[in-house]
Amino acid sequence: MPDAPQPLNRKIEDLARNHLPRNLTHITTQQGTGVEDDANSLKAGVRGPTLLEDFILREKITHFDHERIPERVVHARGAAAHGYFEAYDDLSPITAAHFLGEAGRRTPVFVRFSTVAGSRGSADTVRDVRGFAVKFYTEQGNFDLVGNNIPVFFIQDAMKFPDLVHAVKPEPHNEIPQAQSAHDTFWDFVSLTPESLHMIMWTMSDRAIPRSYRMMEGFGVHTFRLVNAQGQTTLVKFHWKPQLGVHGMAWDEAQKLNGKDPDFHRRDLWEAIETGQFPEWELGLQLLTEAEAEELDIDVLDPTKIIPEELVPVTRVGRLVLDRNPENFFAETEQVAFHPGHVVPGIDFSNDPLLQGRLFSYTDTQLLRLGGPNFAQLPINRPVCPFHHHQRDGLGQHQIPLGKVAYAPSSLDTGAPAHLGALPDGYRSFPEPLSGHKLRGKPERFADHYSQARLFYASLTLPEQRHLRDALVFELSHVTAVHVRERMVQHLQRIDAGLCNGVARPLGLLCPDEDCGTGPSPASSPALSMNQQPFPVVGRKVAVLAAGRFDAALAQPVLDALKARGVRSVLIGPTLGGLPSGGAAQTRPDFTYENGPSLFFDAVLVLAETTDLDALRQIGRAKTFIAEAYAHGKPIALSTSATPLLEDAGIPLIQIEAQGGADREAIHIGAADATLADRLLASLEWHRCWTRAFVDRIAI
Ligand code: HDD
Repeated sequence: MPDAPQPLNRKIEDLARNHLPRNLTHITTQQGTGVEDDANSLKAGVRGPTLLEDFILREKITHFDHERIPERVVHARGAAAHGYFEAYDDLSPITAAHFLGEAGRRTPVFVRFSTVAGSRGSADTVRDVRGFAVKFYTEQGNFDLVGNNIPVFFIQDAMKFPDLVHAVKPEPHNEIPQAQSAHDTFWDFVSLTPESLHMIMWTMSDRAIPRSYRMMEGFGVHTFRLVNAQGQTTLVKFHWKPQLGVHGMAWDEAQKLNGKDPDFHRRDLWEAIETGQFPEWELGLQLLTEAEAEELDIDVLDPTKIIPEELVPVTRVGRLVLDRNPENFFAETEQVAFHPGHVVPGIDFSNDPLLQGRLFSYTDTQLLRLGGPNFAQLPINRPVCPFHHHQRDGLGQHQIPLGKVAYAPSSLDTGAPAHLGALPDGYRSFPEPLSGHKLRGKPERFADHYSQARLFYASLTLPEQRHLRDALVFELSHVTAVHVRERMVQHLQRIDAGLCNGVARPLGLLCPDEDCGTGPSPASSPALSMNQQPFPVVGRKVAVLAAGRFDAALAQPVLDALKARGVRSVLIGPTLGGLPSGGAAQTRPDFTYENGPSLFFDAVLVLAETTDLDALRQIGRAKTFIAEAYAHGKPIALSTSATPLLEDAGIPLIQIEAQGGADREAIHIGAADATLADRLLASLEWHRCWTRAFVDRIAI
């Protein structure tokens, strides 16, 4: 069940200091001068020219002209929410980080999810990596865990980041395509950069088309260090494990949603929080000593590799709950500035060359995007703990530093901050012994680009593998340069012969014969598959189809059973006008068949007794609704007399029964009672039925 609404946390209180009061009944200028008329400019006569002296017009238009700031060069489109992190245990034996130092300690957080390649106005359900950036407002300063929903990255060195991003962004001559990797330059880069292949397996999987931000894992990607108060260190990989499981959608569904509801993910997040179904994740740590790291057959500094959970288990150490939507998108979601270098005592970096480069990039980008060096003063960015320094002036200075001392050491002002080196809580970098020749190059163990790509593919279920193959075919069929397609097929051969064949054939190519596999790898890592177990269904939406009439009282047992599990039923009707519901009562549909397609819902329910089945069977879009939901693997529940709708939708029930039964295909037929709801819920716990046999035969 959803948590009770939370009391204000420290960050929310802090933000409230900047709320603009709404107690004035009239408009003023920025200077506070009352405006008599905000709709008509000052003219020489009602039909005359506008006067230059109209300072009210000038101020209004000038401000409008300057409303936009540069969008993020990557991760431009995002959605965010406030919440808290709660530690399960005292982790002081391994880290001095205060927010992990006591069981039950709560720390305010602000979390921004994003796509990577698209611009601010692009659609949510594109095939892409998702950003998962968490700002912890701790008592020791802000800690940013700036991760993704995929545990590896395309490249091993930050030096290549501009090339990667230039390759995936719209092509520079015509700015096509938007928010897509399915084009020549991306695959040209990938095919010439084999270190990206493991990540490509992930981005071609259903992880790159998540059902919801609430249903994604998050990863810090790099190896970091934890350091305790005694200066002892442990290597760590950060994980976020979603309470609702990891779920994707069908590619056809994702593409259609881009048109039907480009805000699908941000709406889903917003609505979940507004309705009290607070999204939740557990923070997991993979902990290992330097000696243990040496034993692995990968280099922990290589961000294109995972440490399989079966080798180093993920220990869950706390939970993240998002319980409050932002008040203002621009002030919070747009102006928030994340930085992997925002760390607190107890958390330190590794020498991962991708991480090291990131440590430069993020401040640099905020200087451009947020217009100067004082972006940390923006309400969403400022810490909740005290802060003092001698940095002064600059664009956007909003504080009024007192006194004449802006340097240290000083003896003139005893109140001025002094060096903190000796302070027990001061940040002290882990004194890692370093030596080496100055050079550009890579460790030898960074060289194997295929083993973990193979491990990933081998760990997927058959439907997941099929989706991945189809995604590669889709992407590469959008590549016009045949030699790039051929090069990709050669790489696939080194990952898996079946994958290679499955991709090469539809592209009209041949798979090369030789198998140049690069050595043994674990047969499979079950944690890499998304379809491992049933998960809670809280926040799912079931479409209830009706036409002619809707008898809410008859539907009640089924709808109540769904509601009891946090599932929302949404009524679809031919118009938004009320449907007769017995007696004088009417029920208003939430959507029509026109504006509420199956794409918006997780499952479909038709209770023939509650509605006019003949009228429903006359509606073409109702048939499409069911056919589409079926093709996208969504559970369907029908009361027995509604089964003709399946045949109308082209779903061959007889053949499905012959295949092993409708229930196995997540089609549930029975009396309109709570048992029917329970069967539907049992399928919803598995999210989708990706094994359906007849999907390809349905015309949608
Ligand atoms: Fe990055 C934004 C995650 C590599 C440079 N990155 C950005 C955001 C996320 C990530 C989630 C959006 C933060 C927000 O919501 O505001 N980036 C990653 C991960 C990486 C990674 C998980 C690899 C493991 N990034 C990376 C490299 C560089 C950058 C190698 C540059 C050398 N990233 C940036 C940036 C951005 C950014 C250009 C754009 C907007 C911003 O920083 O604030 O500096």
